[in-house]
Amino acid sequence: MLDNHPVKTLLQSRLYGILDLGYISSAELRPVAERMIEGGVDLLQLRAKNATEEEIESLGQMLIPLTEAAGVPLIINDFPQLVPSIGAQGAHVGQDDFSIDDARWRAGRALAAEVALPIIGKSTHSIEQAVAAEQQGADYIGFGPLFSTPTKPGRPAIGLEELRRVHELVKLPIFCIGGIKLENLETVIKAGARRVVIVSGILQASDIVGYCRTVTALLP
Ligand code: TZP
Ligand code: MG
Repeated sequence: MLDNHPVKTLLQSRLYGILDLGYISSAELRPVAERMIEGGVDLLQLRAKNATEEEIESLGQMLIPLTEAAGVPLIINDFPQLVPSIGAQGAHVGQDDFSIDDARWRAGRALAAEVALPIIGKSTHSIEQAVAAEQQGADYIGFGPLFSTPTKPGRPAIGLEELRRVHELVKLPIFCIGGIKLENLETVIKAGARRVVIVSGILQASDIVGYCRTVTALLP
């Protein structure tokens, strides 16, 4: 599917959507993914904090024909080892998960040499963690939560002050995340964000296609 190296694909990405089973049921996964793709998300992540590895594998396998047809990379949260059997394009790990090297090895071990390398993303919650993730070899980082959010309970907000600095120090694609909605998107962009992840804003929108289109039109 991916003609380009994944990093090039990432460089072109602005809106990262997450299919989070905390907000939608597994039965809604396919229609919601279709709407997000139609609305223009550049990347899609499957995030299912309460599902088993087997469930995530079969949900990912269900999604892959859809994402492949659209040329949208599918990223698996927390389970890099499922990347080969799903045929996904990469994995996303948090601060307490597998290291980047370990995740890359698990995600890539069964891929043929001619297939693009898996994309490995890492959650970061401070400038120090963002710089470290780049040094550790991440392909992109999530940076947040900018605002406190029920999607990631108990994680303190970073605010907008550090956005410019993190973009100066880290050259990887930085996806700002956490409490970002259409209502505050312009403020977040003015503060320095170039790429965003929006979870609940998209998944709770009455018109997912329209919501995503409005976001992508606002992103520079
Ligand atoms: N990591 C940091 S904030 C967050 C994650 C997964 C959740 C973002 O969700 P929302 O609903 O867009 O605030
Ligand atoms: Mg995790």
